[in-house]
Amino acid sequence: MKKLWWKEAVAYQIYPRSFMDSNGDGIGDINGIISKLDYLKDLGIDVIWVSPMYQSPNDDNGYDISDYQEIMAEFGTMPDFDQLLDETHKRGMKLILDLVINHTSDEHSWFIESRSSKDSPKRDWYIWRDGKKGKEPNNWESIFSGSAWEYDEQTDQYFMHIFSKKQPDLNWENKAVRSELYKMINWWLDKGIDGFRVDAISHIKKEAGLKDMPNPKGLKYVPAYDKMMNVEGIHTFLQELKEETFSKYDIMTVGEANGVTVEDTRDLELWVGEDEGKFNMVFQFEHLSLWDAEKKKELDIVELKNVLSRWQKALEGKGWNALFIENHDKARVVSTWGNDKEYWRESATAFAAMYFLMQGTPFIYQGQEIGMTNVQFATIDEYDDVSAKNMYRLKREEGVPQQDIMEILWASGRDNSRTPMQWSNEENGGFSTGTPWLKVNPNYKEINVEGQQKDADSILNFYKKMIRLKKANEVFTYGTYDLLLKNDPQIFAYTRTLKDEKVMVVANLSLSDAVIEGYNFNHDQLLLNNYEVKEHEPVQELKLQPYETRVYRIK
Ligand code: TEU
Ligand code: CA
Repeated sequence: MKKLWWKEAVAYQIYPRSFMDSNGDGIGDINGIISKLDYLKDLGIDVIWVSPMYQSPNDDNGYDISDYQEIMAEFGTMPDFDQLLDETHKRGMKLILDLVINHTSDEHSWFIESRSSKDSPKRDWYIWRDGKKGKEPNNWESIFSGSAWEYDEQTDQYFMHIFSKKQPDLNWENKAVRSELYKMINWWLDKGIDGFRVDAISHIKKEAGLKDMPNPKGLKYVPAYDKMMNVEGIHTFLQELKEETFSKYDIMTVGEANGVTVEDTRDLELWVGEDEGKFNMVFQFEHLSLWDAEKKKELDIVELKNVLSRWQKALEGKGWNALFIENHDKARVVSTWGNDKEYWRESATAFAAMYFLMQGTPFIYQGQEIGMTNVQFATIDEYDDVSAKNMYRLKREEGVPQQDIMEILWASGRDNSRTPMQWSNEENGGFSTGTPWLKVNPNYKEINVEGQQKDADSILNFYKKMIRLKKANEVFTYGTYDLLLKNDPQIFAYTRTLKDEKVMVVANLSLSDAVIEGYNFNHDQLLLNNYEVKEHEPVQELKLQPYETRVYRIK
């Protein structure tokens, strides 16, 4: 395995709207981020990924871009951005941006032109089709609910949007579109940014013909992942993208790659292989699909081990993993997989050690490092997320009771992770002196950065120790991963081995005690723990309390 800076980095994701508001308008901004760079440095962060900050009408909070080369006015100006880049670099950290190129906003000038007439030179930059018998061109469902097509009266055609109707999909089959995107990407790279997290990139290729999905259940619209996710032929686009842009710079690229699996090893290599890969690493989604609010409310630990270990083994010596358990699209892990009531601190830290010390570049999502939890707003009006609002409206139309929908939102809505960052016990959690765009989680008085900085046993201080441990011992970066206790329903345990060095990470991810035996545990080799551990003689057996985690150096 080649040694490379981005393999040794610890990354942190900022959702700028909710991170820190510097001017009291209730919206996080660039100056707010700058004011917290020392906090991130002190935590041990090397790479900061900021969700989109480009000009946008904010239908999907910046993932609907109306100008790729301007900064959203609410967040600041281009000089503010330049200062952010500069201040980040001054502290020895790197900055990567979110690259959203599957779609633009419908308010982007390209789309406005495309929409203006069937003869527009930019008509073919988006995906326009005639209706079929007064209905949409096909039965595909949007990832954000409803049809994936929107009717446009002016030209009597429909355009495709696999996300919101204000996010028309770009037509990647059109060469001019691709060239224009590459120019824009290189413009940012020439500015000196350190890479990209590439949004929804597995969706850029649509299956030719845009045929209907089979519809045995007679649904109004059918989820169409097969025809718009990692579709055959996508690698031609990705290869060109890499050659024209990324490959010319010393940067880090992370593809958001829903639909890429370890089953197809050839495909995996084409995505993230060390030589042939189009990205340095990808966010895969297989582990996230193990839990949901409706059908799989209990996380199956054996399945979790199986999925994550398969990714570790599939890329061993061949490619690199991006490690994450939270982001701005997912509910909070301590509330879903963990237990945010009796074992809030313990479960937050146990899941942390479990994923963070595998082989790969770990990402921490803002607030995860203090164990921020899900939130329950009483009415849909208090929510912001476009996908939640669509889902709510359509389920109501189907007659689903209000309360049932609220329960789904409480458990898995995206706004759970988008409430403002909880910095202190002051009003609005110290996020803003004004009225926050999305309500602060009322538990900010108990859960906040300032309080946890003072508490040696806090989740925040656990993260700090864990980050320092990882950086001080190469085995946590380059060591080989091996799963232990494959079928144990409670314990996630694995070793990392580098030459003659071996460490073991053990986490009881359950609500009851658990036992691990058959290895030599020495107290003076204990590297990390989330419960107090009394000095002990060398033992072959450990009894772990609920959500207890320990890391030992072993022989
Ligand atoms: O998410 C992409 C996305 O929603 C899909 O790749 C994935 O299929 C889905 O998460 C499965 O649950 C990105 C951004 O992270 C998200 O915030 C945006 O809303 C979306 O793209 C559109 O830009
Ligand atoms: Ca602001």
